[in-house]
Amino acid sequence: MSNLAIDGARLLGHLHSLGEIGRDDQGRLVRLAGSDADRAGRDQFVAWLRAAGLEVVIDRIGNIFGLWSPAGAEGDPVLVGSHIDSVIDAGIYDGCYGVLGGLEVIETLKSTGFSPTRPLAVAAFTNEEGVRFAPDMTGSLVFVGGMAVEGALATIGTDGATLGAELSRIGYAGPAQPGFLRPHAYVELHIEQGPVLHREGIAVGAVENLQGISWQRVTIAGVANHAGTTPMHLRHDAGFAAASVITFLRARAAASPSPMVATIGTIRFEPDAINVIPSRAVFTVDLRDPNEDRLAAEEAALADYLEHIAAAEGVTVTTERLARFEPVTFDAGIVALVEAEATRRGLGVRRMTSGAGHDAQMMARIAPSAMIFVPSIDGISHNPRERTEEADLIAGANVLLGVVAKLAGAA
Ligand code: HGY
Ligand code: MN
Ligand code: MN
Repeated sequence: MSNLAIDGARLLGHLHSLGEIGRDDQGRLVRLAGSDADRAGRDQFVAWLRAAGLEVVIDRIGNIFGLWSPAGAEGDPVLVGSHIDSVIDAGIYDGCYGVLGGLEVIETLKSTGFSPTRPLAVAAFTNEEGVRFAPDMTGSLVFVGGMAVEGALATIGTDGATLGAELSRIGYAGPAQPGFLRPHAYVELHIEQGPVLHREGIAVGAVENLQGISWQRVTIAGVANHAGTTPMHLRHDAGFAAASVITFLRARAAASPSPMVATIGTIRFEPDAINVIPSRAVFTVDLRDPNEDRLAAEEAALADYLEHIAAAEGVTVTTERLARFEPVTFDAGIVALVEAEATRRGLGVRRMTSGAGHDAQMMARIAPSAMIFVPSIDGISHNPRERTEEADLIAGANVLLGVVAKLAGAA
């Protein structure tokens, strides 16, 4: 068992093949949940699951599972996985590495006569990114009972589509009830998406916690008027008010004693004309902090500022909650397993916090869960330049192999 290793060429081949699926007419990787591109990626993953001889189960929110239940394997499965939906103009590793690394681990164990005392399963959760439909991590959130499946299926996306209708349209509104299995443990392999491991030259991250996330959409209603004839003191400029909020948040984050981060990733003005003072500004705010009290304090500070700017500019501000997840601490026992396996394999390893959201933060609600990170070169992610050295990709998957074998009760 101890010197077992995954088939690196097969894993890298799968990663690059999946990475080519869902390219738009500009060559960008865009596999948004429920889209035709998502269907194509799902179809490819399901084909690989079947080729590996796994039982395929799809639940009502479109989560895809590959199950291996050999003779002698009893009880709740050890579950690995992540997501294969992407952001816009994505890299090929975010999520896909954990799904395909998980499949690779099961294929390796199957092919080497390993006889687990528990079933093994790999999952690709629906809509982890939350770009088209909020909240993010929808599939895993529903799976753990954190959101009713009917409510999730009724979610309306940024393009007006409904998640449930899109899942039906692409053939992934499955029959299984979310939560049809309860993992004995869940381990997610993922690229770090940040700079720490690469900067420190460390091969493996044993992720012990994950920061809290707050997503909201802010709508500012002002008064359209002529850009040339309206004196500055008579304006109710939704565009200026939005810009003030953005600079307020940047200043808050820069001054914060914590590793708090704030991002305005989307913004649009109406009527969106060069010579019209914007009547409306709609933008999203993504706030994160490892500490729940600090995150709540930042949300309160933003709410106060929105009131201030409404009064100061004579505009109306409304907000809509899109996602809110508290920080999560992962299972100390599995984190220790990750460290021990990395060390046994002669790999550098350090404990760390996840800056990004992951399905593991949902799975931690129902099962002992943890994550394994590998370095992102220059910390770049959510960007086509996202990249991890092949040796690191293989090493991370081998650590997952060892951890899964331990959790599955290898003799
Ligand atoms: O937003 C996130 O952290 C994740 O990529 N969904
Ligand atoms: Mn991800
Ligand atoms: Mn992501």
